[in-house]
Amino acid sequence: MDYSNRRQFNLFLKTLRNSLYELKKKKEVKVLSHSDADGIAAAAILVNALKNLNIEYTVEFLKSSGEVDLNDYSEFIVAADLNLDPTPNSMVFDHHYTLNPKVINPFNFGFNGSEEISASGLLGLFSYLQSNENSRFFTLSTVGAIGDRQDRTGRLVGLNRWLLNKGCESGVLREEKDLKFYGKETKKIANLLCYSSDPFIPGMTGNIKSCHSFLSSIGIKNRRWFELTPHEKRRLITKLVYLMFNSNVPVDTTKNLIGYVYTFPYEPQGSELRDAKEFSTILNATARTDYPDVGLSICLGDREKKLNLARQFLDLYRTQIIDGLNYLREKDPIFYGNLQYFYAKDRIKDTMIGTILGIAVSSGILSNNHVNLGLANTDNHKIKVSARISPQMNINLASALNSAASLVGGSGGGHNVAAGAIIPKGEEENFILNLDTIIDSNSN
Ligand SMILES: [Mn+2]
Repeated sequence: MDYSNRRQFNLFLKTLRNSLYELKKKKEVKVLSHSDADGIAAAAILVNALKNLNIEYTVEFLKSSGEVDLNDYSEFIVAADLNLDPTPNSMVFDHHYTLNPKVINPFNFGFNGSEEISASGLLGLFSYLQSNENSRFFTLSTVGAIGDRQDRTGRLVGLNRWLLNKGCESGVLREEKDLKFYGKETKKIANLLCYSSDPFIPGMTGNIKSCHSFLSSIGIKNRRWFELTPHEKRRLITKLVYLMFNSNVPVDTTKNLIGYVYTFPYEPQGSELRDAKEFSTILNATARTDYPDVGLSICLGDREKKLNLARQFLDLYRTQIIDGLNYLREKDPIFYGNLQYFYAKDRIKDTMIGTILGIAVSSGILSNNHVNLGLANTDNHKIKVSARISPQMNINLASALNSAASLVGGSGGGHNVAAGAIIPKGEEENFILNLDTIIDSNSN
């Protein structure tokens, strides 16, 4: 951190400290948080802080900030990971892009909330101000950051790194270079390959038979990753890279097979909660299957009933991802100007469309030289739109989506490269036309 960053950081901490004083005056609050890995981890850190302050609380998770208006609540609200407009009777901790100075948001202090710190990082800092011992929650801050893909440059950076360093110092966190696959702690390699949706491995994801024959063709016995010799690990990676290059998987995705991974030494070896990516996937699975409170219990320490339940949700979630990806592979996208989109109707759940679209783009199932959009029906007769672009495109996707959605009576938000919107049913075509026009005018 250089001098000006340091100054900004101190201002940021001062604001967090003020909000802590403010919160101490309350007897009971309602926590509103985003139903995803980062939002769940953030809520867990917040709940711990509230317990320490002897404040009564209830927790509610929302799929998106568009669902509520804080003016409609009579209780004092503490919101996390939701892009909401604060009222006098609320406090909002968020890291989505904003110009609103009332939100406690890294963007208001010159820090980039889409890659430097997540909501769970923000709450991690908040609870660290309460007591330095709370650096143990930087494990959850890391889970949230990984859940929000803040390691997309290959490694956690910025304020995330500040949190990481503190966590490593106190022994709760570790950073190592390794294979980045999901499931290294818990699955045998054939299953690791078969269930790999990020990256999607052509010919192997979803096809256990070909995973077994791949392993026997390179002379490796099927067992868990940490049981392989270093020589075997290298051979497997080399063959896998070769296979992915030959299947036109984008180079960046293939490079991503190896990278920095974050582990928690206090969780037992072989547990999915030992690895930040597996932990965040478990939390995401509870969110996408509509049981984020199960994820919250796991963050708060439940290692039995709720964890077993979450494992079942995860199986369901992975099946839905693989079904969704197979659906996309069979169907050609529709092209319109700057856009490339598909309308999955009820074939893909609205809670899954963003995840599946993201994986399809990162694994080369969909090309990334257009703005990629996925549309799906919601339970309440609306349309969920998810959008992804490659960072090279230099478009503020969240604001483009919000403008296009507002014109048809909907709303949107998110980040520069990943955003979403909700629009009324029947407005799909108008929305597409509007969005294309907006993107044209922005790039001129
Ligand atoms: Mn977040």
